[in-house]
Amino acid sequence: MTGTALTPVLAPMAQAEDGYDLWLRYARVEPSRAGVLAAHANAIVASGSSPTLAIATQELQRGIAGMTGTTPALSATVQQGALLLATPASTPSLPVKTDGLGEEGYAIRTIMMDGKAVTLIAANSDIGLLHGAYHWLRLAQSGEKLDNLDIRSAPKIGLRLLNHWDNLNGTVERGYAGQSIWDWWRLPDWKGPRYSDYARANASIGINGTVLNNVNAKADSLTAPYIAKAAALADVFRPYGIKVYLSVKWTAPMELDGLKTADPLDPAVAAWWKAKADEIYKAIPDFGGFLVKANSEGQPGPQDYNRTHADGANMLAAAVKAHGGIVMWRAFVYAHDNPDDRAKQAYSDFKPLDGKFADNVIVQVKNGAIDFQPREPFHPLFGAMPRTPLMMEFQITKEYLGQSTHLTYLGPLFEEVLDADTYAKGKGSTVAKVIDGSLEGHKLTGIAGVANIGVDRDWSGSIFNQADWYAFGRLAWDTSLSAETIAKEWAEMTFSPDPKVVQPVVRMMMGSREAAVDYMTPLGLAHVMDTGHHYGPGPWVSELARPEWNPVYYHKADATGIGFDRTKTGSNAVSQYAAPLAKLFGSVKITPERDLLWFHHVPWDYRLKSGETLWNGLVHHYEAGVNYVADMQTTWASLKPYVDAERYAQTETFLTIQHREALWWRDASIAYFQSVSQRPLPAGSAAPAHDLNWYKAQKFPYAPGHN
Ligand code: BDP
Repeated sequence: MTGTALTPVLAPMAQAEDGYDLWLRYARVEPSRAGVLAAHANAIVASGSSPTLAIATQELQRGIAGMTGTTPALSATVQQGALLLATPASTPSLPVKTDGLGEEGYAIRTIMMDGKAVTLIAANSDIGLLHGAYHWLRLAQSGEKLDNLDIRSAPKIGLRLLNHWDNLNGTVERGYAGQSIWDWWRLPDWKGPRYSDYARANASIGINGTVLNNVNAKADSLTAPYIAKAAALADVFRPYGIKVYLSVKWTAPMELDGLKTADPLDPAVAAWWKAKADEIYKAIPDFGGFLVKANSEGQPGPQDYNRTHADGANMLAAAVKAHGGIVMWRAFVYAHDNPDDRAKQAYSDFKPLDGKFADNVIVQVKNGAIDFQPREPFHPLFGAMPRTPLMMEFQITKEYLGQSTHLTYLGPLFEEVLDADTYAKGKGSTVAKVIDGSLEGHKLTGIAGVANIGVDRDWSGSIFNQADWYAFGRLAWDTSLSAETIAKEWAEMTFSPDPKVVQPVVRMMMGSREAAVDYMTPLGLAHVMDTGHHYGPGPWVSELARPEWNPVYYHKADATGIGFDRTKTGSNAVSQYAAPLAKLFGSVKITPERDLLWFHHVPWDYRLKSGETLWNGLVHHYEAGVNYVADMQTTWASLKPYVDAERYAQTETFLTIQHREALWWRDASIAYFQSVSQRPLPAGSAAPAHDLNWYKAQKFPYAPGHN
């Protein structure tokens, strides 16, 4: 053997990883970087003592030990290169101002103390210190500089919650990462390590609350045994700054205690909820409050008694008020007996209630008017209810975006919605300003993400899905961050800070959601997924009982063209937006092309900006989506030397699935729409692999996440 036959390779990633550690891997760094880390954290000095502070110092020790191989000592005296954690309460002479940091924010500064250079993490509370510790560890893991630090960070949005759609039987509605992580059966006695690991991951990105159970709630979660189980979880989460909340079923008083009615104006009903709230707060003194799905998709609610959503919300709000609790009342409502365009119904129901909600109620609005589609224009309620705090509901789990196996990074979707301008108070009235309260001066503010977490070892069903959980938390903390910055941070911590890895990974991620839009629902199409499981394509579905359950309701393709006319000549949903947007969306010529078919029924031969016909353009969008996935496969293959075997293989396989399914989406959609448009395929475009009937015959009765 001659030595020259061996090509030197970069130090390969030593161990296979299963993703359990998320972005908190603290992988060993090169010796020179280890030296830098050690020089800036050779000891940890924490004044005060609390479970939270202990978690912060242990996390710093664990992180530094992982990265450098040496555990920094906890020390009582300040030495050169120490990392200090202090609040004004523990250290009256704190050299850094903490005003404006609130109860959760922090400052990180390199300062001289007694002639020694140290890094000070300062906050008003130990929870703030914990957040600061995670920030410092993020810098350390992502290869950032650690000297001359001068950072101040505090969230603008008060409630930053996960919503678990977890059922008491262990299944997760729209969950694609295995069963629920809540082991309801063995709680409250057995509290496995998953719970604190979950809290730790959430605290590291600033999430401060979790709704434990599905919005399609069972009354049972309000019984004494289940309150005790929720209390056990609350005890685990508390030192991490995370509160628990529960979804409630409107008819719980009838189901659990035989009340004759659930009318919110009935004194016996109000008394029942008051007593129930008292019982919960006895077990969980810092219980956050209730989340309610009422009069939506068959769930009971106050409208069953001819009362309004406000009547219902205010009655519950009164029950938790004395305890400092809140009610999150969902605006995701549409009813089968309402013939109006589904996209209009939430606005029609809620807008007239503006100003009628109690001050501890916040209305939770999905990002778009229909349902977590790959792309929707922002929900018209944002900006339309100035006297009511509105919170955002995003879906982190990818019900409509490829579920667990497609790589479709949601950061750009979240960013697009948060940055959207509502024009509610003129230009610059972004959705972010509506939900952070700054537009109308609201103090109660919130943002929720429907969790993508389950018992899978990697928590989220794939390594890349972890980025969606991460991005949600980071944007909830700071809506001004860019999806790209977040992807970069995440990739640095999840894989390696090496730009050879980070740049291609970020590039893949950043275009991936647009690719899914292209291969599933280009040019403003929506809700053409097959019924029930919402997995693959089903644009032909037309026979379901309720019109708005059928994809044909959404795309309205016929011999003349395709798209939903939401202008004056159609449903006039555009009138629910502020005047400049109503004008923009109301005119086919100026509507952004990405939303074209959302707002307009457009002839097949309509000319797109590219000059091609709508039909040809549609076909080309499907193909662009497929091609993007093929490019991701190539990029990923080039990363093989730099990624550990296990995580490499998972992504490689999932990209293969995604490519196959992107093609399936393309072919099925083209086969169906061509049967309607009767147009030839553009030159160079291949015919679908099968005929339309083949696509229609595909059935998935056991697809996950769907009962
Ligand atoms: C839809 C889901 C359904 C949820 C509903 C909701 O398909 O499973 O129950 O939203 O948000 O996206 O209430």
